[in-house]
Amino acid sequence: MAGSWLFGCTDDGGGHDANNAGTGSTLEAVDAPGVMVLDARVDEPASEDLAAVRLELQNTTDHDDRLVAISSPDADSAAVHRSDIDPDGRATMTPVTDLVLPAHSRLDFAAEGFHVMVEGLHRTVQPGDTITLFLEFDQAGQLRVDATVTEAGTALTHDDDHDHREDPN
Ligand SMILES: [Cu+2]
Repeated sequence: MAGSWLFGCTDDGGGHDANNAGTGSTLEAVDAPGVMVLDARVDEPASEDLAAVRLELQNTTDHDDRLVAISSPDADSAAVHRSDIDPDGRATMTPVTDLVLPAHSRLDFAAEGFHVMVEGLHRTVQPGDTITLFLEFDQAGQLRVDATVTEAGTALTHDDDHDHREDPN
């Protein structure tokens, strides 16, 4: 089951009512009561190959929920990754195959080192555009997210505990 959710094979032909994409900052939970998207940003990608979406999710219910699938109609694939630093100080990314959103919790991807890696964008995006994701939760169902593209560098440096290390030594 670890691999099955990565590509979000839950396409039902788009029967859900998700036509009000908007171009601004509106974020709408289509039919996922209980899980809300508080924020969704993505740095302007340097290419169409990769983009890293930062989300802030909130579970307002009394039960834990779990992300079971994720996909993007704007890209070939989407998957949750966790950024880490290995013992040699190199940055690494690991696919997150079991993302739990505990009851009454908030998950800030940027603060936790998570991002949604979107690969193979179908179009070039610029600041102000959106990249759409569909998150499928075990309990809450499908959640549509329109992540706003921001100037390069701004979405990834939102961590409030990061320090600007200009001199490595
Ligand atoms: Cu990644």
